[in-house]
Amino acid sequence: MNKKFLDLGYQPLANRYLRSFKKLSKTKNELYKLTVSFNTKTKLVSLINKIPDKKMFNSTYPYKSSMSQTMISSFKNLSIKIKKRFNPIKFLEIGSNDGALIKNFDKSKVVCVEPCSNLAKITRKGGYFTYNKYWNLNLAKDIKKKFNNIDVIYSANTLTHINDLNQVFKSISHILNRDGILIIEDPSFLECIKKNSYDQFYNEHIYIFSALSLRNLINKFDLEFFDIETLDTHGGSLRYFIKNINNKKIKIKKSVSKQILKEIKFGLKRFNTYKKFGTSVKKSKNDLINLFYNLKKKNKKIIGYGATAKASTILNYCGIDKNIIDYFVDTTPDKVNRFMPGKNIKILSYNKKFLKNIDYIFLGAWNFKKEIFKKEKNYIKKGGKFLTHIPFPKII
Ligand code: JHZ
Repeated sequence: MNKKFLDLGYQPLANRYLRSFKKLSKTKNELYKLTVSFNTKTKLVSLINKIPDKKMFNSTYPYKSSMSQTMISSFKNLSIKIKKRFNPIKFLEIGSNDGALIKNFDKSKVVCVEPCSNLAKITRKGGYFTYNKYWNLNLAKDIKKKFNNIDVIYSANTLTHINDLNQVFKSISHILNRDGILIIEDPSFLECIKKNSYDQFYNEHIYIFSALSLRNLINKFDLEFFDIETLDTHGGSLRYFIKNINNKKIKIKKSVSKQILKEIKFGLKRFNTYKKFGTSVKKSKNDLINLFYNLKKKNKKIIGYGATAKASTILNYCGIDKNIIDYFVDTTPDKVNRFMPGKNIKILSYNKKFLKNIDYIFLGAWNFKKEIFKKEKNYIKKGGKFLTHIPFPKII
């Protein structure tokens, strides 16, 4: 049974950055209700209203994984680990984005799947075999015909974006070698609750996995975890290593039961935990609005750093516009000179001159706080301050 625990109001498409500001309307279907539910049986957290994938992932998808040094080095380290630990002959990435991970692999070994044509173009240009298609059973069958079974399948921040999870895992099972490895990496719901990072919810994130919910899902396809790593990336993620249950050559590590127990102890099996999270999100909203209003009363100039999908949720849920945040800065070319989704706040190309004569920077990309603080050490040295809502609204 699905039980609602979070209502984030009406939201625009999170990665749709318009060239000129336009007030969006509910009736024209430019704003979508963003509500979240918990399934008491499967423990899966999912959006109640789902948007067709073609509306979100098409030829103009702006997000590029290579825009952060943190992700570049995380992917580099992972590639070294995959080669050392599994040494795949054929490696498939579902949701290869701009190739941030696969560029660390030999071209002849890699198959990419990427539904956004602007991104698929990049990996193709780099010489990597890329299917510009959505991940589904037909595609898995095509890939199997051409390449046979795959040794290692990897997918980061992608499977949670696909509505039909049964088809996702059926397709993976169809193509994965009997001794093959599946590696999935996504934000952890436990971390989301701990950090009160409700901005992990936007229309693209149809699901946020916990180890508990993902275990229930994969078990249906004779798959099981054999290792789980905790990562700092994207605000606290889990990297799940998965194998076929009949593959007895690989031992199941303690990290699996450790994570499952941690989640059970925290209460991730109980609806009440989710309900409480819903209540603290409301408090976080009020506290953030108060923080902004108090600073604006003192005529402080505030800008945003990192025009993230997450920030889109915050701005639209908390009703923050140009009267509060003058502009955002971002390094992504496809976001620059456009507007934050649903709001009249312009995104400027990242340049240190835009950090001058301001009082506060709101961290849209709070998940890259370490990287940003390192980059902006001069701003900090001169007394520059940041604002964040993680884990609660505050000045840093
Ligand atoms: P970042 C996206 O969410 C969307 P977002 C997607 N649905 C998903 O699941 C996650 O990613 C993984 C900029 N930046 O990664 C670059 C700077 O300008 O938090 C990006 O626009 N300067 C696929 O959008 C943004 O911030 C910097 O120094 O919430 C970061 O976006 C750094 C480090 C980043 O994801």
